[in-house]
Amino acid sequence: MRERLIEAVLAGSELDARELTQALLAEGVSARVILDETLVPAIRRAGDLWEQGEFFIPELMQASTAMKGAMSLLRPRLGAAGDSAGATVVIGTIEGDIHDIGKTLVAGMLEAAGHNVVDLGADVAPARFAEEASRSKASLICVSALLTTTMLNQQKVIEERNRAGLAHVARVMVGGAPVSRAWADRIGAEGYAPDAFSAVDEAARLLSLSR
Ligand code: B1M
Repeated sequence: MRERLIEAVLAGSELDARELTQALLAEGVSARVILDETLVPAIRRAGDLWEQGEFFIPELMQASTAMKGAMSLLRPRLGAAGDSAGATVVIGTIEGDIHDIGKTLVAGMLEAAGHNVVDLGADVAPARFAEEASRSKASLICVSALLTTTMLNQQKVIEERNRAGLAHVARVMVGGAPVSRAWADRIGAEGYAPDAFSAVDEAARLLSLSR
């Protein structure tokens, strides 16, 4: 059934992807296993097909829509153990970048850990993160980037945060496929997580610094 789910994502069939996800859950397969061993490999395979010239952007977009449909069934079950202090977290994908699957997963995990998550969506201007953090009294700003070109804009979020006088109020966590701990250190981001699961632990660490 997992192979069929991969095929459904590759075919861009949201309906099939949702039905097969539901069936796997009913069989007792955990949400995390479905995500890590089926959905993420499926979207990566779509990316490989795109690189090989076998997929074009519309197919890639349909595959991501199917993946998101399946993910919406998993999100409530991806219960995370972590700090459930109920902090306010502002999250978004950086300006110039419309990739939002990973960001949405991180947002879901933080929500599952008990935080109040303000999701600004994708293609978010650096100043908007700081404005929203100030408005909602957030303790954490999370910035996702999937492109080597747009990750450069993550630094601007830190500059805007500092300009708004929030340096000691709202910590910044960065993430996304091209991002690393070394990059986070270089741009002065206090936090970095390689995946949505470790983002919850990293958020707890950063929030404990703010107390
Ligand atoms: Co795009 N794309 N794409 N794409 N796309 C990549 C990223 C790419 C690697 C493909 C490739 O070349 N192999 C490549 C980037 C190359 C680079 O910069 N190094 C690329 C490109 C080039 C592009 C376009 C420029 C293509 C074009 O138009 N010529 C274009 C960019 C448009 C733009 O943003 N301005 C583009 C467009 C698209 C689609 C719209 C078709 C679609 C996105 C749909 C959507 O998101 N709504 C898309 C997709 C689907 C991909 C791939 C195939 C999959 C991305 C994904 O969702 N992965 C991707 C190739 C790949 O990854 N193999 C690719 C699954 C997701 C769960 O993982 O997002 O990494 P990820 O998130 C992880 C971690 O990174 C981490 O946790 C998540 C879960 O564990 N994480 C965080 C993410 N954010 C975090 C934040 C945190 C902490 C952890 O704290 C704040």
